Amino acid sequence: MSRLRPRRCLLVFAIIGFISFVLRSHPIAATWNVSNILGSNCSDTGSGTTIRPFCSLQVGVNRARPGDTVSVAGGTYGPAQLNVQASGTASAPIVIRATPRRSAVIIGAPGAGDAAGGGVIITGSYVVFQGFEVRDAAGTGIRNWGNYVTIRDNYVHDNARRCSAGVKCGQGIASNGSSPRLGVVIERNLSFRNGTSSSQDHGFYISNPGAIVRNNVAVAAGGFGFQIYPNCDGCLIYNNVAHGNTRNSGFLIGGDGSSSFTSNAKVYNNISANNGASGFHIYRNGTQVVTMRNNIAHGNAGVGLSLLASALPVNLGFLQVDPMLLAPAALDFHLRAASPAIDSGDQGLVPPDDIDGEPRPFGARVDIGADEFSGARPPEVGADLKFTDGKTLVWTGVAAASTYSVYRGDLSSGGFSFDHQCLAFGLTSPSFLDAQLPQGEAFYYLVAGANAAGEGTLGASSNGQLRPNLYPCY
Ligand SMILES: [Ca+2]
Repeated sequence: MSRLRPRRCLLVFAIIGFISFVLRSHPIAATWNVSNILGSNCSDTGSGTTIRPFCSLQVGVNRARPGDTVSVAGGTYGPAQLNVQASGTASAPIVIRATPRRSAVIIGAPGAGDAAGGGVIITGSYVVFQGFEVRDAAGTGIRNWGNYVTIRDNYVHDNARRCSAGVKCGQGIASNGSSPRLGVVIERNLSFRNGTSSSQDHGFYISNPGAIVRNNVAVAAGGFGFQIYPNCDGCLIYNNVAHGNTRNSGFLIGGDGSSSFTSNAKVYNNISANNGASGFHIYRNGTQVVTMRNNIAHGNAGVGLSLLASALPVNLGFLQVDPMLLAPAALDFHLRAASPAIDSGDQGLVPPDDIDGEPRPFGARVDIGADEFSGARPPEVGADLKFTDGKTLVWTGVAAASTYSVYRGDLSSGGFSFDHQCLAFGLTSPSFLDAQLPQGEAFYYLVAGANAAGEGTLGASSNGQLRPNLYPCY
């Protein structure tokens, strides 16, 4: 028997070695939870589980390794710049996402200007950053210096606003680098009221060869809505909307005329309306011209398309008609049922979905702009919304709605502003019990109908403007 012992030991060592090898070669992806809302039981020295999440967003992000997800619940984080430094891999990216979307708010660095800090700075590669509200940073809201980074479905507003008028302060979303950064995707983001300088602070600033920029909306930027400039060879700029960037043009595409040109960019199916200069400004190019197809320019202070003589683009299917956006003043850039943008896009570039995440194309062809119109949504409901017993809401239903969504906003926090968020959705009857109503606070409620085409509006205020819906249920 004694002669067998060495063999058993070898076998045990061999098994341990094999298990160790497997664990190192195939790390198990982790989900790190972050929440600082009241009652979340959070701890920065805890486990990062759903029942013991991290309080600090930076602590959760610092734990991420390739393949991990950082899941961030509702709450307000900051004021501080969030640094995303870790990298994933091509097969195991790091995903940092707010759940539900737009529920987590990042308040950026205090101070004024990029030198004082931004909202989020990504220096790692193979990172997906998704679903956040980022606001009130000294400088740029979200900046990327990594490769293979996706910035998706964020609401980025009121960043880089504390500099003196005309001073370069920061952008809404920026992606660039001293050497070319590759594999960048910027999609389904809303950039609103970022920057102070009319020539240097933009809603989106993209300088990455081969970047994909689609389904984004730029509103009220300090400068251009979209600056695709310089060094954006082969960039694909499609199904975006630039609206109400009243201090400059909707889109600036090209290079600086000395060294860093943009060659062979494709600019398809975009809308540029009500901007302060041109709709589209093509400003020089490299060896291959910019190709524009099926874009709409309307209501801009300058011409629909302006260009330098050396940069004549291919420009086909250019429309100068009212795109009939649903309610731009309420930041609602869906298409009206009669919009000429419906089924008028070029099929050469079709995103897989639209700004709401709904599939494209719907109908005969892809639409122009950030929304794919898929039928009429329900009309306003809830005008007669009332309580029956202090916590049960009822309203009159409409035939066009198959379900209803209920929104709740807080009246307790100083002066009134629309801060409602989705409270419940998919309700099949016109009533709702708010069983978790916090005591000692005052709220307002709104109701929208929904059907296969999407969710209807929340109706108009007494001033006639549609109520905003920044945290939609869908
Ligand atoms: Ca369509």
